Amino acid sequence: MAALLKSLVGASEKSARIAQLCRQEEALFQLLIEEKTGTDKNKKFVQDFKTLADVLIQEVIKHDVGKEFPELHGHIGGEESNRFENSLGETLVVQVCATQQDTASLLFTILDRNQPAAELLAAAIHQDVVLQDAVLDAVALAIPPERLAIWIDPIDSTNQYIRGQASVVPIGGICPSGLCSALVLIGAYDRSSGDPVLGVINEPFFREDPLTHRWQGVYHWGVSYQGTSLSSLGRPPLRPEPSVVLSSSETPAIQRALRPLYGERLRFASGAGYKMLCVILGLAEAYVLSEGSTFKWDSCAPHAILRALGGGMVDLEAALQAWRAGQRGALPELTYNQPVGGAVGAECWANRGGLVAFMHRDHLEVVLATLATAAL
Ligand code: 2IP
Ligand code: CA
Ligand code: CA
Repeated sequence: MAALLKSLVGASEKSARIAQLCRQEEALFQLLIEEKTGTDKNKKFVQDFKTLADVLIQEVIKHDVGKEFPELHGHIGGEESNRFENSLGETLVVQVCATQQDTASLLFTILDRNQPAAELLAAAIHQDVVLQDAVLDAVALAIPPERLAIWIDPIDSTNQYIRGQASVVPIGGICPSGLCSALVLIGAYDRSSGDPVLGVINEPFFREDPLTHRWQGVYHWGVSYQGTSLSSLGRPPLRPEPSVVLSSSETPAIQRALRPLYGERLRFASGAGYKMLCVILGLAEAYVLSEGSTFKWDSCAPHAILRALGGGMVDLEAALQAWRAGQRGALPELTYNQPVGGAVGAECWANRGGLVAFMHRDHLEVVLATLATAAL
């Protein structure tokens, strides 16, 4: 199981390098943009884009992790489908081939015969990532992989990834927008209970080297399974002046309801994964989302890390209902193994009831008590 954790961290590192490469080659990046259509469309955006980088990264993770852990075959899911339509209108299936040469040939067709781009990407896909991480090396765990399944968001905050703003001034430590909110999210959950077990968040655009202008990334991980809690991070304290992070499209009613609790410390940021990361890092005490605009692949990895640190993520609608009914024990956390009944496409895996990500249970209770009596 420590082997699986290492494999997921390694896959996230390779993914981060591919994401960086695609941004560093502006000409290449322009080639990679394709509009989303049909039932996979995220209903939130009029125009939602996926990139070949997204599709490729998901396939690379599936390939690398699936090769090492055949038990996971058929149990690795993600946001993207591996079908990609090139500018000639041909539908191609994106996959990692047996050799770098074969992958380069496939990418050559997909990328409208752009050989340098195909070769660069194929080299990144087939590179060996060597992790030098003494903390990770020392982790001992025994969780059978055949009990787990995986959710991947190859790039969360695609809009910001495409826009590519490098330097955004943070407010209270939180960047309202920009490349820093583009994250690779890989989460594992228990197939039978649906509980999140293991999460890796990789920030490919953590820091830009001022001399070389190359991006440096950073990763975080957490494990929470049957009483074992481990993380690359420490549990942040509950600050006397807490803050909350919201989507810029959060409803006015929720903003109004939360303002008395947080005053001017109502922060706004792009990227569902990034807002969850803000709670993990202690930059916000909560992330409240009242809409069903996130999916299992957005929340699984951050949720596992939150749990590893003693926090969690509840279904907002269900938690409010439980709270109003006087329930004060365990509140309904998000789970990952059940599709939404009657839904089609990506909607099957939406977190329909919204969510609250929190680190401290006391603070979650304050949020629920506030929202339970507000006019929403
Ligand atoms: C998106 C992305 C958006 C988020 C949306 C997610 O995932 O994280 O930023 O909206 O909920 O589904 P917001 O920024 O308003 O929180 P993706 O970029 O992978 O489509
Ligand atoms: Ca996402
Ligand atoms: Ca995505």
